[in-house]
Amino acid sequence: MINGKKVALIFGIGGQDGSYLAEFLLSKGYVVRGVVRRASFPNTKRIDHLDIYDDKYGKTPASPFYLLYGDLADSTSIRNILEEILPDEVYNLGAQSHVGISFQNPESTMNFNALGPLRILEAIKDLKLKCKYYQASSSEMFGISPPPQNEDTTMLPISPYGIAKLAGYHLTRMYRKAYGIFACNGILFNHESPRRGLNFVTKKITRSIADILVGNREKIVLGNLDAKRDWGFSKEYVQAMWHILQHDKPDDFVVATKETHTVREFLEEAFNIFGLNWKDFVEISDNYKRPAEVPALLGDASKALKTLNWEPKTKFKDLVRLMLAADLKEKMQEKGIAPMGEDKSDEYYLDLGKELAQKLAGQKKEKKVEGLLESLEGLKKEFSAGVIEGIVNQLKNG
Ligand code: NAP
Ligand code: G4F
Repeated sequence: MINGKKVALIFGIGGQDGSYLAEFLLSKGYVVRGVVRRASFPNTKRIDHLDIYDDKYGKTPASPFYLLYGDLADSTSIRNILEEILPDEVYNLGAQSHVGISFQNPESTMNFNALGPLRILEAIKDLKLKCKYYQASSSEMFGISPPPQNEDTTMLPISPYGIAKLAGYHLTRMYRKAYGIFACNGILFNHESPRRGLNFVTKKITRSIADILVGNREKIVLGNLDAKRDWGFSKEYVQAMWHILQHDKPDDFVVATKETHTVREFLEEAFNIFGLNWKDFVEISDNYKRPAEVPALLGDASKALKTLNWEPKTKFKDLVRLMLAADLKEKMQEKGIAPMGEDKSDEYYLDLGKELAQKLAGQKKEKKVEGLLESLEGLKKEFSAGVIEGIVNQLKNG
């Protein structure tokens, strides 16, 4: 505690969830410290707006928010940070979080996602800290177990990411049982937002649509469209993380919307808003297919609702719209199509998008007609009357 305020330490604060969690905890009056790893180019875009306090207080206990350098692969940095900050709550959101890339980088994925939590938990134990610990576990751990999935479902992961996360999950439970640490797992199903990393499928789709509408690109290249995911809103899911640590005993909880959709349905929903057919814009490439795939995720979060009174409000259709509006805003402002800095509603950007889509459909139609006319001209030249007569004769003569 600092001046009667709880201290939260967030690993992975620069990520999608870390940034929303930091905002949420600051709004609750917490003192927040975040761990970022060194990068050759700043990796703090999602939290730069929070660093307003840094100039005023510097890195002193009085500062409500500041960042420290650390790495989940570096035990020394983890121990030093824990010893310096003496947090009340530790949120471990740090990870190599891309399932597809975990097949290409399996060792570092295991190192960060499995040994990372081990290093933090071991330091908490050795330093005899009285803090609570939150582990960002994942629905990817269910792997090929059929839906719906809840806390009792067998975990059969089929990616290096899922297997590493399952190790982190069990370590969290083991440190709870063996050493009495208040250590909890949030088993979160897919959750997205305008801050989602660019190479996750939802963000890739909504950003590409915005790019298509403003004229930056023509196509989206994707992999498997059949997989089903239970997609929620990150800003709401980080509140569930906090509720999990406020519960009177340490436990594990599924966090999900109980609604599932294929990637194809996400495409349909997004393109339909603009009256466009997704099939005109999507190409499939094996480059984006994985060696093994989790076929269907559908979370049953009844326990979180019953025990924590947590429930998601943003459902699939709202999520698609809010992500599209955010990407349209950014791209339209870049192109000077929408005014900079003005606080317009999501509907404003979606309506502008619809106007652009109509123009695009008109241009596509014109191009198609031009193409057909050109082909007819070609046919006219090639098939002179004599040639056509020859073909008719051949047909007549069998
Ligand atoms: P994210 O945007 O990829 O954020 C992950 C964060 O971890 C980034 O800030 C990243 O830093 C940091 N990180 C990566 N390797 C690190 C290392 N070696 N040392 C220190 N920090 C490191 O992921 P997210 O969507 O916010 O997800 C948060 C957590 O929840 C992750 O653990 C993820 O696996 C898990 N999870 C996510 C979902 C979901 O659908 N979003 C669902 C279930 C579980 P850089 O910016 O430097 O890369
Ligand atoms: O958006 P994705 O990469 O998310 P995925 O693999 O479900 O993982 C996310 O959710 C997990 C929770 O279940 C988290 F633990 C994890 O950190 C991450 O946040 O892919 C979703 C689906 C997959 O089936 C994938 O094969 O979309 C399919 N997909 C099709 N084309 C694609 C693409 N995925 C990506 N990333 N890029 C594509 O072009």
